[in-house]
Amino acid sequence: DSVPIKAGFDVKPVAINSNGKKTKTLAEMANKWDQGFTFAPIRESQVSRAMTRRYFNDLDTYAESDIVIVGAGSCGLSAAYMLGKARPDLKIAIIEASVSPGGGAWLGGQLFSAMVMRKPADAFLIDLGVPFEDEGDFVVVKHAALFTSTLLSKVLQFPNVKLFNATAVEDLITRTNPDGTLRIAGVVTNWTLVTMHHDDQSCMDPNTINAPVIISTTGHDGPFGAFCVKRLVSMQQIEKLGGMRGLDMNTAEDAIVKRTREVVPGLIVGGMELSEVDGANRMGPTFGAMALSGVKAAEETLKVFEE
Ligand code: AHZ
Repeated sequence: DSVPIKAGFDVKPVAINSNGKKTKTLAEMANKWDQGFTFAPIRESQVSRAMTRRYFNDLDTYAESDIVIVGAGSCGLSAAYMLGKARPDLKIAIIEASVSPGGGAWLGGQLFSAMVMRKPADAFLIDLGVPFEDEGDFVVVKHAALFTSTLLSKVLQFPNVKLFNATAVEDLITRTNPDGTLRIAGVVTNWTLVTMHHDDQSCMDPNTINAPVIISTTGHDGPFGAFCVKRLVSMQQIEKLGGMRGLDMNTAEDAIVKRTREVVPGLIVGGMELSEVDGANRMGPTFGAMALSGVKAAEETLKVFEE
């Protein structure tokens, strides 16, 4: 019951504005700021409508999605990149609780800039077009923000991907199979600012998105993290969480990639959220496992659509 993608609005760029003036190039504007420079006219309501019409169109389009990715950290964005590239026919909604997508991948570790990725995750950087220095068994991107901003810019350019940021997943939609087992069939969302105020305001019901596959990459436990797997425990779909273990880079990165999987039908878990399910070690400031867990989560997702 999925509806076809309506990729944005059918508006072509116009070379003439409403004053009948031709749009200038930057070179034509250079050094002429005091020679009749002015912006094209606008009415405030045009700005409002330009934003809200698109947002509400997106809400309408993605209310039935093919894939929902919960959390736009390094793992979720890596999965979105692989899926957006492989299947331009699928509608992919990314729900990110924070205003700023990227999760923990804006810095390399502590407050340092460089980002380390152990090989073979350099293959992901090559695919993405992010330059790095090769140090033998690992590579270094000069700034984590270069990785995250490049990944984001590629993901956001896919016409079939919509990022809803400042929006939190508050719950999961479930369906009961004829044999009594449960599958996850969508997400329950709210503006994050609303989610944060359920304790002091009443009657703020959420919104929903239906989708046959959810990829949860909400990170390790924290104020928002590990959201979906914690909910799986309270809805008795998994008995208990293993709890993330101490830091061991060698053990942690292999484990996260290998264990990236469909934890309950309809819900694929990747990245550090997975360490909470299985009791895997943390890896701290190395990001290769986040990229490759995203790649594997995308592969697992594509299997669902190939069945
Ligand atoms: O805001 C969260 C972050 O951007 C978002 N998120 C969490 N709960 C959410 C919810 N609804 C919507 N209920 C939610 N969004 O999920 C994103 C998680 O990003 P992340 O960078 O924390 O997770 P990751 O698994 O992609 O990368 C983790 C990288 C590592 S490893 C590590 C360690 O070993 O100590 N620490 C980090 C940050």
